[in-house]
Amino acid sequence: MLRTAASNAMRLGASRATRALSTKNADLLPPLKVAVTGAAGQIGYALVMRIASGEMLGKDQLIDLNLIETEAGMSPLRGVMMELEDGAFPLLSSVTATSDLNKGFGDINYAMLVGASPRGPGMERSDLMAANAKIFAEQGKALNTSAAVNAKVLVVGNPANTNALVASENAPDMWEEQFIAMTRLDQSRAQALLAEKAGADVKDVDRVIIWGNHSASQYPDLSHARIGGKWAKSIVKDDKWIKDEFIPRVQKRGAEVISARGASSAASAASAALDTVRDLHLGSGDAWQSNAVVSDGGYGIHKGLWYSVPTICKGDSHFRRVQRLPIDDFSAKMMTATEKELIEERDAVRHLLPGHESKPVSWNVLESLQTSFEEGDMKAVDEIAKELPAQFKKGVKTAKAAA
Ligand code: NAX
Repeated sequence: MLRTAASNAMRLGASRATRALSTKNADLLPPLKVAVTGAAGQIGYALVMRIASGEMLGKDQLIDLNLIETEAGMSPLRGVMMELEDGAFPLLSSVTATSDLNKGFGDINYAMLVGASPRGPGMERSDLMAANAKIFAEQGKALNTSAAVNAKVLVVGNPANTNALVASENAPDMWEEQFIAMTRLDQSRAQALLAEKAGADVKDVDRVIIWGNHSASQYPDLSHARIGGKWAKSIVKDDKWIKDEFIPRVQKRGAEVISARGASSAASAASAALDTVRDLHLGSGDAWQSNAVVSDGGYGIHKGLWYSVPTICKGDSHFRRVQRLPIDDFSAKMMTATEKELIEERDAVRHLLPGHESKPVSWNVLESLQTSFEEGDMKAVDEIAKELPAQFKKGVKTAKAAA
């Protein structure tokens, strides 16, 4: 199905409109469709139970759950299905198990792409990247064909940032902003570590930022963090701890869990995935949430990479980037290092990036255009319009003439 510019308008308001309409007619909202890939894996197993319980989309939201696995994963998936049945979750309208991507992604509102190829014996990092890029290219194509027009896609499977780039590039009719790679677990880890150091409650810690890649090159940044509304650095007063302990520990927390548990993070990863989609769908006020999203060139980061930045989620299923934060020299160096790794990853999978010049203009760009217009900042309007296709330039000209 080819989606045209006209469908952009539908993308903006669809979920809100559905919600308003249905709340009027019934206590429970009509089902939203959620797809989870790798549903029989350890993260998937923890995740689907909590989605079914209503923790992700709200206690008034019915859910159709589509569980996607490989052929080999079908047998354990049957067990997961039985457990979902045995949970007798009142919000669960239907559960479908499939290895057919178009069926699994058919009309979905949210896709959580957890399944990925694990590192096999003797596999180099580049082999793993290539194997996964192939999986996410296929999934991007299927999402493009089958998902609902305003679907949002959370990529959890590693290398998450580059997998999101590959999936988006293979979904020519979807906005780049419909794809997010998960760095929420890194943010939660950083918040918990800071709370422990300060002897504070984790709920009082905010504005911790994860910049860049979900890998050991990520930059967990406390420059803007607060504890109980006060600048965290003025409470902790220990730059050495931040540089020598906090940053490396967050970067390598995954390995620390593996060495203690003998398996990689699963329950906390499922929790972070759930938090990410819950905030997109229901909102988290003005809180900053780190998400790896397509770079719009902000903070000097190469456009088109999936790079983690602070975002705000108002609950309309979109995110807004927190813009123009002051960046000190140390942070700039750390941000560039993780950007470099993402460029290398992108270059390693170039053959799977078709490059779609006709991708729809992103919702965030249209929102910036609208805001600048409303604020009467015509210089900004002209700057944004410069990069837009002809029909938008024409629209701006008409709107300016009528203003
Ligand atoms: P598991 O190996 O337990 O489960 C993966 C599941 O995915 C398996 O059941 C497998 O059959 C399935 N699968 C593989 N290829 C598939 C495909 N093409 N379509 C559908 N299903 C497929 O791994 P798990 O511990 O659940 O981790 C899943 C992914 O999350 C891994 O790539 C892991 O590295 C990544 N992580 C990402 C995190 C993040 O913060 N972004 C943190 C946790 C985790 O490490």
